[in-house]
Amino acid sequence: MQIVTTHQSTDFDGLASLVAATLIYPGAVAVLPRITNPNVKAFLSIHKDLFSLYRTGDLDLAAVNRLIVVDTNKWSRIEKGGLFRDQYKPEVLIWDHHDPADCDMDALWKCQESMGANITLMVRRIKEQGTQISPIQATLFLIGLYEDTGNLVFPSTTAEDAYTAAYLLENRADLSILRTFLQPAYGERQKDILFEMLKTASRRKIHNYSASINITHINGHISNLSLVVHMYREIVNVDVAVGIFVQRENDKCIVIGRSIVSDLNIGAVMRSMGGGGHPGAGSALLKSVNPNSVREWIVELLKGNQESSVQVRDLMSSPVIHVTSDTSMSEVSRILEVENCTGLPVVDQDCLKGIISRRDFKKLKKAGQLQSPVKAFMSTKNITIGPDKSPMHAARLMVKHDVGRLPVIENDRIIGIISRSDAMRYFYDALPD
Ligand SMILES: [Mn+2]
Repeated sequence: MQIVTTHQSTDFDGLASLVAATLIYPGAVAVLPRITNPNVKAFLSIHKDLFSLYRTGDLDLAAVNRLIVVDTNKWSRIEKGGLFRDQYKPEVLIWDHHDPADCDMDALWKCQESMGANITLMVRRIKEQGTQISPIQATLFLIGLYEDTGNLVFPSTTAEDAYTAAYLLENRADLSILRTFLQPAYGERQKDILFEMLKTASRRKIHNYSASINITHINGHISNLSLVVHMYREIVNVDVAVGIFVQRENDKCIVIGRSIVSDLNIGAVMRSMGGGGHPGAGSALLKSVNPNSVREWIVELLKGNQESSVQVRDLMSSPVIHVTSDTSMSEVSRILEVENCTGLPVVDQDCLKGIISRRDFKKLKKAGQLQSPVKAFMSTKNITIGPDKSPMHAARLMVKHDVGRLPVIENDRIIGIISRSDAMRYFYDALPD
């Protein structure tokens, strides 16, 4: 019996090479180690029935006369390696892309070449043989190739790896399946930072959305911090995650954000901080700042969701056309007519008392009540806004409370009023051409 096996803690390149070997050696039995990487495990839980894979326990190992080893060259990495080496002593064939100097196996035949992924070596043979590969096999092979080459960007990547990727795509490798299972380049340093972030992770509510803003100190340049923030957001399970990475040695703060809700536009937040990005992802680089102030700044920006630095103060009408609480309803009616508006704030000594709108005139039972003061009919459910809020915030309040205008209050005094059309005019003007 001939069997194929690969290293323990099997990764996608190992699994792909295992399956490829069964195409090169028809009749060989593929033996999957008991321990596989979590992403391989997830892949197999769905695809198990599509590949015939055995475990060492399923077989009589004494009957193995040929052992084909793929994606490793060391006995210690193979399940029951010692048993094969010392007791059963089958002939050994090796397909491996690691450094041949590390090889401790006495092989009858070997293909050992430095290559980004081991599957590249095996696909070369499959092509030479003229063996057809199925789209599922092509997909698995491409996942292995991408994983071991970090999507073809690791320095170990060769031109042949890239040609092989093209060949697998020609053979209908499915990129959407691939994306589901492929873990992007994520190494020890990224892992350390992610763990560090998780130790101090906290969540807060911003406009009914969950957010987590984390401050972490880092040393030197770390690649792929955006991936770390991406994973952090998924693990902490929030709508918005922002990582503030503090580099003490050069007095810099790298701010990276991710958002999955369109209401919290992280790209806009980062633009306000001098950076840039898209609604879902953005970053900014800040010099000589206090990280705690940066965090507070981000919270304020997210609260206002400021598309720009435009505030309610810039859009409101001022001074405010208003009436006082003892103004008669007939006078209110006249002013509404003259000013051509649907409502007015009721103000005594700069203090907001209520809002009177055309709708409130329905409360008048008889004509005589037109001489009654406005305070008997005005609405006192006052929805107001601060001058430093964003137009987005104003629009959200108006929609939520079904009001057409918001008095702008500063230090308990009314300083202006913003109407629905003021807010909307801003949005339309702000839209790109
Ligand atoms: Mn490999």
